[in-house]
Amino acid sequence: MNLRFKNKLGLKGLGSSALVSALSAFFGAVFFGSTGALAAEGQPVDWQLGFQDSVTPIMDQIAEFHNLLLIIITVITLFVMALLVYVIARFNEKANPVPSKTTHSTSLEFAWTVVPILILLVISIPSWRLLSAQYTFPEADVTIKAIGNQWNWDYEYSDHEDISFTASMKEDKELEAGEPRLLSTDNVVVVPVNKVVHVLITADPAGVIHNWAVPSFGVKADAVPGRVTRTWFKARKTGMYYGQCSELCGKDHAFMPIQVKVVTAKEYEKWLQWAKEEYASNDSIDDGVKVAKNNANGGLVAKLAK
Ligand SMILES: [Cu+2]
Repeated sequence: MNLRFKNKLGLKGLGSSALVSALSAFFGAVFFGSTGALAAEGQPVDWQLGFQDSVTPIMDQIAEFHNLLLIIITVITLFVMALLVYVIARFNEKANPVPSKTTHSTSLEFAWTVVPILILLVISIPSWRLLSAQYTFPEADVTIKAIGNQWNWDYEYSDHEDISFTASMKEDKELEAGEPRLLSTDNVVVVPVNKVVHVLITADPAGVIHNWAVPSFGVKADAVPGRVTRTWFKARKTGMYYGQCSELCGKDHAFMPIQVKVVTAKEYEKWLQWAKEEYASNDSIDDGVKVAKNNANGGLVAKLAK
C-alpha cells in the first residue's frame, strides 16, 4: 500500500470527501493494483482515478463539489435501480395477475416533483459558492498574460517589461530525464508560491480560440481572439504543474501544453533577474512583441495586434 493510498484512507478531509477518497482508493486498489499512485500532483499518471491533486483553494472547492455530486448521483442511481428491481419482481404478470386500476396519486406526484427540486437546491448552494469564489479576484501579487497561438503560448510578465517569451512543446528528442512527453515546454512559466497570480488570457487576433488550463490549480479559461479573459490561482506548494490547451483549436491542439513552475519567493526573485537577461526585448520585431532570444520559432509568433 503506498503512502498516497494511506493518506486517502486516513480520512484527511471531512466526511464526504474522505468517504469518496477512500472509495476511489479502494476501487483503484482492487482494479488497478495497489502500487500505482491514484492521483498525481501537477500531471496525470497511468490508471489515475479522479482529479490531479489540488494545490489551490479553488481546486479544493472544485474537488469537494465533485465529491458531493458523486455521492448524490450514486444515491439517486441506487434508489432508481432498487425501484426498478422492485417493480420487476413485485408487478410482473405472475406475481401480480390482476393489476390495479390506479392512474393518479396526488401525493406521489407532489413528492416526485418537490424532492428533485430540493436536491437541485442543495446542489445549487455549493455551486454558486464555487462560481463566486472563482470570480472573486483577490488582489494580484503577480500578473501574467498568456496569449494562445497556433500552436504555442506567448507569455508576458505584466509587472516586468522585459520578460516575455514563447513556450513551445518540447519534441521527444529534446526531453530531459523525468520530463513528461507532450506536456513539457522549452520555456516555462515561473510563479512564486503562496502568491495570488492573475492570468490574463487572450489569443492571436488572426487565430482561433484556445484555452489555458492547469488541472492542479483548478483553472481553465478560454483564450479568445480580440478579448481578454482572466483567471487566478494561489498555489500553496512548490513544484512543476502541467496543463494543456483545452479548447479544440486545430491540428496541433494536442501539442501546445502549459508548464508552470511554482517556486519560493527567493527563487522567484532570482528567476526574475535571470529572465530579464534571457528574455530581453527583441527589437528586430517591429510590432513590439518580444520573443525569447532562444525561441526556436524566431519571430514567427510575433504577429499580435499592435
Ligand atoms: Cu489551442
